[in-house]
Amino acid sequence: MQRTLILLKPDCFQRRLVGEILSRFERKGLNIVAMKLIQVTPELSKQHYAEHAEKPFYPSLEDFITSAPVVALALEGLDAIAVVREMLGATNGLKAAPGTIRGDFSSSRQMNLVHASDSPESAARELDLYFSKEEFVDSKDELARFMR
Ligand code: FUP
Repeated sequence: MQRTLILLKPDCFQRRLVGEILSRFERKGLNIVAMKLIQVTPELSKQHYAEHAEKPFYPSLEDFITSAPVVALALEGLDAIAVVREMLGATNGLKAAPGTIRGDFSSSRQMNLVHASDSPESAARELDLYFSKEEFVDSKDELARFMR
C-alpha cells in the first residue's frame, strides 16, 4: 500500500469541482486517510514547489496557489502514487488525454485543478509538509461492527 499527497487547487475549489474529483478517487477504490481545507501561504508554496522556485513561472504559480483555499488530502491504495498520476493526465490541461481529470476539466497549464505527488520520495516529503501524524486515520472498515 502507498500514500500520496493530493491538493485540489484554487481553480478546483472555485469551480465547485471538489465533489466531482473526490468522487473519481473514491470510485477508483482509493481511501481518503486525511483531509482538510487550507489556505496555502507563500512560505508553504515555496517549500512545496522548491524544485520550481527559480523557474520563470514560479511567481505566477505562487500567486495562483495562494489565491483561494485548497483541499489537501492523503489517498491510500495499491500503487496509489502512479495510479493517481494516471488519473490526472498530463500537466498541461490542453494536452491531457480525454478521460483524465485534467483532460476532462482543464484547458490550462497553470490552472490544472489537482496536484499529486510524483514519486515515493516526494509523497513522503509532501505528506509531511501538509499533515501531522495525528491527522491520519486508519483506513480499515471501522463500521463493520455496527452492521445489524
Ligand atoms: P505536475 O507534477 O504535473 O504538477 O507538474 P510540474 O511539477 O511540472 O509543475 C508544477 C506546477 O507548475 C503545475 F501544476 C503547473 C505549473 N507550471 C506552470 O505554470 N508552467 C509551466 O511551464 C510548468 C508548470
